[in-house]
Amino acid sequence: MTSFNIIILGDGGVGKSSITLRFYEDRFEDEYHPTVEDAFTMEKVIDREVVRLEVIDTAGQEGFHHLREMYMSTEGAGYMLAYAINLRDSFLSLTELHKSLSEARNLGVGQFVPVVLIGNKSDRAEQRCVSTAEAMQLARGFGNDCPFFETSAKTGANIEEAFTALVRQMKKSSPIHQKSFSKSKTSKKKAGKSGCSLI
Ligand SMILES: Nc1nc2c(ncn2[C@@H]2O[C@H](COP(=O)(O)OP(=O)(O)O)[C@@H](O)[C@H]2O)c(=O)[nH]1
Ligand SMILES: [Mg+2]
Repeated sequence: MTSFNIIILGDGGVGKSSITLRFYEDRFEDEYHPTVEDAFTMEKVIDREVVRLEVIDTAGQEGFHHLREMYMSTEGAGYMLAYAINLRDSFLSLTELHKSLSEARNLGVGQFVPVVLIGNKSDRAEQRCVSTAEAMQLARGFGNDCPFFETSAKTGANIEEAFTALVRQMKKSSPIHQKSFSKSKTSKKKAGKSGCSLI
């Protein structure tokens, strides 16, 4: 069975753990706040093929550069870069993050780092401070037809679609996705950022 390592990156509070929980167990908790990194292994049918997905829900926003470097150089991994549509700073962070991702590895001809851009909390439309158009533009800038979805871990909107799109990108980016990722646990606290900030 083919295995895919998926790493979810993004600022604290954007919904990385909630997206993972929605995808893994199809549920949502308002008070779900795990502050530790965790890995979830699951089997899913994607494009009529049973695949094994190992999803790393990252955590810890300060002083975790060594961890981030480890994630970013994990060979063959695919990345969900997540922001929340009502947290402008979380959107702005992703430009730099994507740049570091591309720099973190040596890519062969025709290879690229598989990425999907996720604007989470789409159910909070009344608090939106990142437009769909500018997010689409960011995804275009990432290259390789980077897919973009506005998701809601709360309602489940576009969660399956986003993971499916990432697996397709991973298949396109390189033929080899059999590597397994060794689980490592940390207990770093995340920074609490909230509210919109204007630029
Ligand atoms: N309304 C809404 N709240 C969400 C959504 N996703 C996460 N949350 C909430 O936002 C907070 C932070 O989510 P969490 O998954 O812990 O974010 P993480 O720090 O990126 O892992 C929690 O209170 C979640 O219940 C969403 O799609 N919609
Ligand atoms: Mg979390």
